[in-house]
Amino acid sequence: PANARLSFEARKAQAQCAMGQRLFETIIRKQSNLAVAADVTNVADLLSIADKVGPYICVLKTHVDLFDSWSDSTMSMLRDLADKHDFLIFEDRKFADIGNTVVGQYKGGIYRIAEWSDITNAHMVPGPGIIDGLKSVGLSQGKGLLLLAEMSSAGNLAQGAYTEATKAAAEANSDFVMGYISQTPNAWPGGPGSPGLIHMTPGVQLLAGGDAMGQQYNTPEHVIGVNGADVIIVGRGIIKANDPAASAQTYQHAAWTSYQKSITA
Ligand code: S5P
Repeated sequence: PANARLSFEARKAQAQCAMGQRLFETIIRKQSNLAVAADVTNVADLLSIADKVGPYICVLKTHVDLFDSWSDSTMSMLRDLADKHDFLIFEDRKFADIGNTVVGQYKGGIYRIAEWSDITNAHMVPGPGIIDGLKSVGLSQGKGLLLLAEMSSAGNLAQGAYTEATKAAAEANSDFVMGYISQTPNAWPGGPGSPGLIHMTPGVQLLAGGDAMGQQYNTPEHVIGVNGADVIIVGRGIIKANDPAASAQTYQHAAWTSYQKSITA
């Protein structure tokens, strides 16, 4: 097909980041390139949704600062669910400060993100020092970082030269940067870039559309088959469904089928 690419098996062999390799392995083992955004307001709901959708996902994405409480026991219950269902935990912190500040925000504070998450992400607004800071905490622990190269929301500023500079920064730090949050990597100058880096795409529902605050949705078939996503990130399409497990299964199947249609080897 047009925009054909390598299989996840071939891509895994090219991943430089340990967590990137682990994500490829998880995707292959579970035949799932679905991540669920568990955007709920309390910890009981977080653990409940994680247990329900766990069998169908490669990644559970959290926003820890949405929850009404956080504790060591919640951290360990979430980790236990990740082990039980074989998924990685991605805290969507979107770090965006100088290197020295993000060091403390990543490892310390109330949330101690580096302790319980496998993956986090960062904006490139501050320049490459943000990668150096996060890497100083996460690399030795085998964590992985995603760079926000593009966003899903209307009017966002992550485009053009900004996206290209983010791509260059990821490729230059591929021991710790495992990939991107992106929208249309197939349309980037030179394409999606190194096969070892993973593209994760939010703004996905079964019907294209949007919400009242600028979010924009495309279908799994479109973001994978046309735009070049590897992993889809789905929030409300699954967590607000009457049966989140059944909905997760539907998205898993749609995303995996689209992936299978897009590969060459
Ligand atoms: O550009 C982005 C980047 C992210 S990580 N657009 C996004 O929507 N996200 C996140 O993906 C957002 O913070 C939310 O957790 C999820 C999308 O949720 P949904 O309910 O709109 O599917």
